[in-house]
Amino acid sequence: MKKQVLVTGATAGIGAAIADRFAKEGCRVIVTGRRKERLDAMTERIKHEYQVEAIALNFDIRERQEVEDAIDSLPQEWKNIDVLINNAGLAAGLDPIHEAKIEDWEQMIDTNVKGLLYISRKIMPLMTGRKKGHIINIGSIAGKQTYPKGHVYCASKHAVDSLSKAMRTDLLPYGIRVTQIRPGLVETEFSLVRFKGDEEKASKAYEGYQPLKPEDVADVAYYATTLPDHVTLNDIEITPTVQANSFIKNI
Ligand code: NDP
Ligand code: 8X3
Repeated sequence: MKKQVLVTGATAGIGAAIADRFAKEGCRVIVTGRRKERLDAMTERIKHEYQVEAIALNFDIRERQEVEDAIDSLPQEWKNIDVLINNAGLAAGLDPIHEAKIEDWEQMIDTNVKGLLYISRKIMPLMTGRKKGHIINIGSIAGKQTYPKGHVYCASKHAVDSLSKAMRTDLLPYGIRVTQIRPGLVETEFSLVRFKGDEEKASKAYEGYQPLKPEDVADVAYYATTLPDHVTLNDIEITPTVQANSFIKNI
């Protein structure tokens, strides 16, 4: 039987590409996010295009009760989640740490760290019970380096790095694979969100070079799940070829 996959933050960017990739391969997908119209359009398209089943769960991952109710609402046969992809996340603002907005910090920590924990805490017991599962956390190159004005975003991705190691350790007895994928620059709505809808600033982030496409990251996520059961890709850094790390770019 084909895998059943839950992707958080599937309304845009990397999450949308990952959901699409797994559906294309015949997997059943559960897509989540706050923008309901996008989720509904996506599930309809996926069902039609790939002839696979798809379910939309519409919630704000920062709201613990909403997360728990959404997972509880899944029909029993949809609870056998084989692959959880913790992708929902954002950067808010790019200001020096002493001038940054506290609300931006709260949004990033609540989404990138607490949200990831809320949904994982609901789904991990479903996996340990079956002694089966694969968790893919979308970290960032910012999870190993701290670039100017990146402070809390980088800290939140350092937390994802640490939580990936923690999951790998504690879930080891259950045979659950934990993969962290840490992309560099990917052209998505990420910069539009970071600059709060300022399209000019956002488009500059991807000017004059070839950034990664969301599909490039989706390919890697899918590949990680195709390996034999005894093989785990633990930590994968993927950047555009013009980028060596957060600081060194040939742009
Ligand atoms: P996008 O802005 O294109 O997509 C972000 C997704 O996260 C959307 O589907 C959004 O859905 C969802 N999301 C954000 N906040 C919430 C929330 N409170 N509740 C539920 N869902 C939420 O960005 P990317 O695709 O680029 O980002 C995806 C992940 O990849 C993030 O974790 C990001 O940190 C990481 N990443 C991105 C890189 C890049 O260069 N783009 C590089 C490295 C890592 P909705 O708004 O509908 O809720
Ligand atoms: C998003 C990529 O380098 O702008 O994680 O932080 S970066």
